[in-house]
Amino acid sequence: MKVRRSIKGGRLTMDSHLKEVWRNPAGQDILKKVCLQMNVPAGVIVKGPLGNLTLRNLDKLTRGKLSKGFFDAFLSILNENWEKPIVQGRDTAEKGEGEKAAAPWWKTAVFYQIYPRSFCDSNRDGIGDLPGIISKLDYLKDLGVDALWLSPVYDSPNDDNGYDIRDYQNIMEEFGKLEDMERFISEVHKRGMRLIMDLVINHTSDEHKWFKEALKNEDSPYRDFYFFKKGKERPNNWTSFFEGSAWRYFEEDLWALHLFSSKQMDLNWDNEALRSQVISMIRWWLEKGVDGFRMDVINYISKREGLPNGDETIGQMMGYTGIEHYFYGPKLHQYLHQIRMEAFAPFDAFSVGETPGIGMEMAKKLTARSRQELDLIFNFDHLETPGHTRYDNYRYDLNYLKRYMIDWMENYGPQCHMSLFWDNHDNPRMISKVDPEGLYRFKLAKMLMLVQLTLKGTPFLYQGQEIGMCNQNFTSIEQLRDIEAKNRYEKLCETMTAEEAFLNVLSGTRDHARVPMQWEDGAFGGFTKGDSAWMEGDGDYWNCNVEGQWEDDNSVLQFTRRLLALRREYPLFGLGRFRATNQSRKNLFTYYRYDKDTVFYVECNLGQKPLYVGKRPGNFILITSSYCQESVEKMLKPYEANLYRVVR
Ligand code: TEU
Ligand code: CA
Repeated sequence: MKVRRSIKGGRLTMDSHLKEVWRNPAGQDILKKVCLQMNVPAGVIVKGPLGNLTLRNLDKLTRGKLSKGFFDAFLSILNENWEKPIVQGRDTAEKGEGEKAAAPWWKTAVFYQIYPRSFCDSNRDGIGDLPGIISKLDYLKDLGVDALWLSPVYDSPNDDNGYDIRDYQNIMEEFGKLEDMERFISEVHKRGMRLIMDLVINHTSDEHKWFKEALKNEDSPYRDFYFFKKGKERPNNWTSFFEGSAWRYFEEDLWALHLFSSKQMDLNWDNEALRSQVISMIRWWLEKGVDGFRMDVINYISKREGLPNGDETIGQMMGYTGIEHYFYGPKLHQYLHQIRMEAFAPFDAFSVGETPGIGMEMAKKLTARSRQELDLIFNFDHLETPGHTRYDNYRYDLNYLKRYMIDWMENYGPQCHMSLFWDNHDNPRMISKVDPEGLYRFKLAKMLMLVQLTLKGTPFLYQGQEIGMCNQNFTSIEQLRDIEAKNRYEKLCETMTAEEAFLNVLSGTRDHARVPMQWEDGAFGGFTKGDSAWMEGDGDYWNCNVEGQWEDDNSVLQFTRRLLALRREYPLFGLGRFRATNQSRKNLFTYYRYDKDTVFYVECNLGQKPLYVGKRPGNFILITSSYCQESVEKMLKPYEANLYRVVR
């Protein structure tokens, strides 16, 4: 049945069909996300009968479970986002980039994320610091990474390990002084590397001077930098990402909004003076030589006017009530464009937005070159398989990662560029999700490294990934430091035993990736020469450390170094073309990467059982493998990954 176009005056309404909604960029992403959460194939909408369902009938079908507020917000998001960002296109090389203008540096660079609290301690207080990081710059240079992403080092009371900033233009005392930061920038550049800092501008600490003055004096010019509301009741039903209400109560019936911890107060980006203050601060860092920023939850900065209640059903499905009113807010593009034009563009600075919940179509509107907003975004939909959250104790199936990557490689379009990451400071280690027992730990680490460094896009390695660091065998809640996990534990203890609550948070706590970097087989893995560390791992450093692997040619570390050198030699890994083969073969992930001069071929066994692949053509020259010995002619071993050069 041909779907009657039901768009009145160019606007979607309750009488619009899901097929029409799917044609809208934001609509397609939201429907995909809902299908992902419900573990339902999106095809039921695109091809199946569901596509002919109108939103009005959907409302009847769900017996009013979805509130009018949800449909209002949903239709607002859709009707605010009609225009297609760019021409849809399958993978194509950077047309003309090679010939006319050189591609920007960040399209061929490999980034390395440093979590400063856990990287290297120079003064024996058990806390990582800037001098400690500086002492490791030669290691990073020799490893072969091109740019560093430094998680926050600004002055902070550390409620959320630095993502609660008290002074954007000063350094946290435990990490050092402003002079150390200036020396760090200079030392990075001396080694031909670049540096991006973490920019947390969705919220500040409640100890920031703006907030302190705003709270003290309702006539302060800073009052409207935040979301203060008067009243006996909470202003709405929004919940925090760190448990509980997103509203903190102050005396005299005053409330303030915090999407994260109760010490991280959301900034009101609708206030022009706030935007101007933040833009000045960004320019201040760029004038110091910083090369760009990773922008923390940057898609949350524009909240829907009036802060309406969130839909309870959506809140249950997404885990956070109210998210539909800010994850892709009405003025997001406007504010990102302003930040770009007034702060980043004059310095030709790089930007990558951390954008939880943003799908491919919205991402195109955030990163297409012509939009002048962000250069890259971090999408997170590949970090858990459909129907799972990071707190579910399950075995990650790499076939999902294969499908996800092929979809983005082929459909993200010629104007957009992907970020490629498996690990960061907010997530458990990917190798532990796939192989929790660690039976194939280092083989798997090499395979994932080979895929990450040969797919099309900009890779972001996270500290410790280059040696195969994995999740920790924490045994008690006292070992954890992550405010999100600890708040979740407290909440769970209201309805289950402490043991059950601990086991729940154990799967997903962000602490797995925040234990000290493992430099050597010695106390605290060489992270500190002091007699304690701010948090301790499980002693895995005896089995996995930089010093030991540096001497071992077959280690994950040396495997990574060789791949980084190859990427540096062949820009095609960042800029060239991608073609997947064997797409329907379970556990087999194979693809070509090529430009007009060179062809590479990657083949991976995504499982723990040997896999038949058939005879490889004679002109395939093996460059490197996750296994040392030559692979058996027609079989791939568990997690065997091979990179070939195809000689024409
Ligand atoms: O993370 C935001 C984010 O997406 C995750 O925190 C996620 O929302 C959360 O873990 C729930 O699953 C950024 C930073 O990366 C994170 O470290 C901060 O805690 C957070 O923002 C607040 O600044
Ligand atoms: Ca220290």
